[in-house]
Amino acid sequence: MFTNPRMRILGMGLLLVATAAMAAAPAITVEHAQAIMTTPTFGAAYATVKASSNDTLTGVSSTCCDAVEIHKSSFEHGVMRMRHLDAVPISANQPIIFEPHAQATSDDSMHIMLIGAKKPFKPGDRFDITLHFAKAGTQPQHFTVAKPNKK
Ligand SMILES: [Cu+2]
Repeated sequence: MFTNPRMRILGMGLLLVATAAMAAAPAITVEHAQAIMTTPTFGAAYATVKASSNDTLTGVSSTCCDAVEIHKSSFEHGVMRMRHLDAVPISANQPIIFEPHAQATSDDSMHIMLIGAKKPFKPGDRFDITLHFAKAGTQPQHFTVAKPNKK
């Protein structure tokens, strides 16, 4: 491929770098993926996302809805506020937990907001959200619509 010896060394170096980059791509695992709807077309998706090494979740996308967004909610003066996050770091020691407020271990929690479902969701419906990572690339994930909580 490279006739010039210096080019050959350069080529091998690039191959090593490429191999190292592939080896470094974290393995992503997703657990407890479900959605809880407030109305048939509006709700939130929850999951625990784990990575084998450092990465960054740079966004979410889905054809299910007009918009899906990573939100962080926090209580300020007793009022729950939601903020759109552009990126969330993840590491082997620090999973990303999207969880309902009621189960959150701190006042701050994250969820994937589902805005304007194109086909109204029923309990048991399944849909996909694609998670976008800086290193691991795109990771499609099934979510199941949970049954509403009995009150
Ligand atoms: Cu939200």
